[in-house]
Amino acid sequence: MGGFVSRGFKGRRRAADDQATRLPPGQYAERGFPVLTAGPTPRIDLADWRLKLEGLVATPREWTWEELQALPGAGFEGDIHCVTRWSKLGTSFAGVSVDTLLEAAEPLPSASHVVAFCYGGYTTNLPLDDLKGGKAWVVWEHEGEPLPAEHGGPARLLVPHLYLWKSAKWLAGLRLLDHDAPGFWEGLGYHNRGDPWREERYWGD
Ligand SMILES: Nc1nc2c(c(=O)[nH]1)N[C@H]1C(S)=C(S)[C@@H](COP(=O)(O)O)O[C@H]1N2
Ligand SMILES: [Mo]
Repeated sequence: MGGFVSRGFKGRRRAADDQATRLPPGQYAERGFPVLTAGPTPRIDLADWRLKLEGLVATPREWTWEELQALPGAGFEGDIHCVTRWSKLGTSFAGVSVDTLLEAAEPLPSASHVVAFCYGGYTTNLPLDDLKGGKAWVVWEHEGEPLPAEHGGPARLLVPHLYLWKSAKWLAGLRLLDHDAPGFWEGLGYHNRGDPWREERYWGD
């Protein structure tokens, strides 16, 4: 009995230490998966769904749902962080690496920034480098299940090293630009980049 209690206590301590190092400043661990959307959840028929890669690319691309599923798959296992201060530790998503999409479209040397655009009109901006090198995915599964519509299904962008407003839900495409162009929340005072480890929450942080 004593041994069991002590083992449980140490286990909780280890979990707390692990949380302390995994939580960016000002964040708490949330067990659930809150929904944060500005506006209604768009419903998109998979037969009409397309994902576009356009702008400063050698080969503009457009994938149907079936074509996207046929690309080499890739997944993410780790932590996500919302600017409203919840983090979800140890979650998983599956889909395709943005690198795979970029390779198919061949960004021009002048491409430096990206606007992610969505069914429903939401946009968010990122430096192209934040979408390259195994740091970003287009995902349609969460913890082994189809991504629920309220979390961005059919498919969303996932950029887990930045605050979650950069992970555009109901993704319709990526537009490559030679300049930065603030998106929906960035234009309303959110930080332009949104690194949770630097607490880049709002304009001026
Ligand atoms: N298309 C679209 N994507 C979006 C949003 C939105 O309103 N529309 N909200 C963003 C914000 S502010 C957050 S915090 C996350 C929330 O994702 P979740 O609802 O899956 O938790 O989605 C981001 N992606
Ligand atoms: Mo958000």
